[in-house]
Amino acid sequence: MREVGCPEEDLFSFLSSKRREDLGYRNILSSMCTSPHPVAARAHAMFLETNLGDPGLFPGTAALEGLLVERLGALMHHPGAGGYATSGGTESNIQAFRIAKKLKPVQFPNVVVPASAHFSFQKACDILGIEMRTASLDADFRIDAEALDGLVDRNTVCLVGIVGTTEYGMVDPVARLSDLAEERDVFLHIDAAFGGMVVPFLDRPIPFDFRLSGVDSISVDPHKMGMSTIPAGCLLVRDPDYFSSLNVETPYLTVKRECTLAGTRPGASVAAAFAVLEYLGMDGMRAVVAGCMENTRRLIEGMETFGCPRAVTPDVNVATFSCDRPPAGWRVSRTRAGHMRIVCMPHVTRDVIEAVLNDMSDTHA
Ligand code: 0PR
Repeated sequence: MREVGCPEEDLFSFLSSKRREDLGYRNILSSMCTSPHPVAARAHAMFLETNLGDPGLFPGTAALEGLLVERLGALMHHPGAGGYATSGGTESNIQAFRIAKKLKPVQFPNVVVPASAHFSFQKACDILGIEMRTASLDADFRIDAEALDGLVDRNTVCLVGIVGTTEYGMVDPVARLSDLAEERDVFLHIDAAFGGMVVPFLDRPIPFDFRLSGVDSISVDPHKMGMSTIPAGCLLVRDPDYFSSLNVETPYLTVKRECTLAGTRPGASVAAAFAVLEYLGMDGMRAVVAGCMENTRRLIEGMETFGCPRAVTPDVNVATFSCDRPPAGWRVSRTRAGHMRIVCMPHVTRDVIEAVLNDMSDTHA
């Protein structure tokens, strides 16, 4: 550290210079995060110093976390779901595995995840000492439910389905997984970190939530399509009592037990997540999602006119292409299989799509 502090103006001019090195969201085509909604930014600023790690000191903020869980539970057709605000999909997935492992104490636990699973599941298995078994995908990059029989055995503590896969934007056949999980008496966790804030707002929602009786837990991230500030995730569970298996005693806090992974936890992004849901309502979210889906369709149709076929028709707003030459001047990511990938987040507006297609026409002239 410096011996003597830096004058504020110098400090902020240094910070600005660093901030200018960042890309603006306008040029970011492959992120699952987006510019926070203005009401999220306003709510975040109001709750900047709040700490949900000691909820008795911040009962108002803690009540907002309860309301967020209630709203998201209702969105997933289970208003009485248990839940808490996590730091994002990674923490939610780790905690879901912790619960599943506690509920079925076997000596050599394994989990079965689709090959499309996010890398956070690898971290969860490493931390928890669980074997990760990978189920193959069908031609449309969804989990091949037929292939699961050979993988699930009596040491399987959890089966995972994905709603909005990171790479291809696909929704696994959760109804099939739910039947299978019930038949085999296995905990079923749904990673809807991305799609949880998309699928319920589609014209024809695909069933994936607590209405399917085999679904035990769901992760859904307000800091992705929920347009909240970072970090804002949420883990929901069918039976609120599941969390009691994770409780540790916290004698000197205002609450005597804690089931969360983090101790100190931000209230600001939780207030922000709640604010967006409340401000937009179902109607507003449907409009946002309809726009993103329309832009996804337009991008796919446009790219195909340049000889870049879609890898698959996505269930949510992630578009992937066979395309060796990406549009000049844009940074796009590639999937493990090499497909060019664009996530049509709310900041990827129709104007941005047309600009990308315009630059494609230069690249492919
Ligand atoms: N589950 C799914 C299906 C995900 O797509 C992700 C992250 C996670 C879990 C983990 O969530 P957290 O990162 O909140 O813990 N998906 C994005 C990805 O890995 C995250 C991301 C967002 C990456 C913005 C880059 C970026 O610019 O691609």
